[in-house]
Amino acid sequence: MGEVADSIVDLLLSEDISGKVIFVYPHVRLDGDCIGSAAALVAVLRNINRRSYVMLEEPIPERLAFMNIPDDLYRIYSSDNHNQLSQEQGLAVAVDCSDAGRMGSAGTLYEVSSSKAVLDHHVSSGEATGTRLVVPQAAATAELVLHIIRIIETRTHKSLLNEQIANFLMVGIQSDTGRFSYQNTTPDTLRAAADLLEAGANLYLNAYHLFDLTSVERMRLISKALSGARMFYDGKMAMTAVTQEMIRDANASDYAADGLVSNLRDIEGVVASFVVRESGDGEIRVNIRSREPFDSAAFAEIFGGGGHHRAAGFSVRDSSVNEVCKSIIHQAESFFTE
Ligand SMILES: [Mn+2]
Repeated sequence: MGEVADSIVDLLLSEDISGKVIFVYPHVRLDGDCIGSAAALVAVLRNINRRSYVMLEEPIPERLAFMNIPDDLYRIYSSDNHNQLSQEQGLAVAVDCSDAGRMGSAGTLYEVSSSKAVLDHHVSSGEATGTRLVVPQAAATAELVLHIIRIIETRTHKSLLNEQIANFLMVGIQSDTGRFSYQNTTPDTLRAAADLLEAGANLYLNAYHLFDLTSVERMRLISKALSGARMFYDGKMAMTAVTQEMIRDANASDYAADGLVSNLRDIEGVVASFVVRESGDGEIRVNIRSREPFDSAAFAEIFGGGGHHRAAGFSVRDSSVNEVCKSIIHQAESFFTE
């Protein structure tokens, strides 16, 4: 990461942008890593007297409210303010994603920035613009942000890792490693986590909110989706669908099926699992989880999506749940017969 990380710190500390604002962009469908990384970076930049905001397409969802991200740390993008925001913008930083297409409507503001930086760990990343620190070996973008913070500390001779910032980053690492249980967890991940724990992060409370806390509505939805799961290719593939009707019947939220795809992947013998979800806005979203040798990212790319080798996804419009399931089964055939 050496030189690129230094170049990114050069951009963040540059005098050229003094008076201007650094906007930090997580991806849509916020998760613990993208929002934790973005909030930590903004908080650090403010502590060294930089004007900075997390730029969001939508408010922070209830399921991440436990992070206690202060309201004044972020702004919600609105096209009404586009011109004003773009005049204020001195630097645009993409975190946990690498192109405007993953940022929802806020992507239009990212796109027009004359100066861009990327902090990401996804293998499939969009067109190469700006200064890019993309490290697929990093379990979470939060690890990269911690690395950036350490460089800023050295350059400014300030200690910047307070309890709040450490916890934002810890949420990122816990989220993306499945509380340190996925294959992406490395010795470096654990060393980063140890630093964060020492700085006051709350491992226990984060794990409870991220992984354990559930609701009756979610239980109902998951049990229905699990009972409808089907197996293909000698039990190597598992797939189920979550429709808007199922979500309504269970009185659950659109996010309630998160995690379901991992349950399917955990069935003995399963190499790849798929959850096909109908979202309220007419989009069909597909989550993929896999074991070796099935490459989830490569599969998702066939449908214009992306992600990691063991966890990826894509979305399609103008189709139906049934159609999408059929084309997944069809495309998967070559993955299981090679
Ligand atoms: Mn991530």
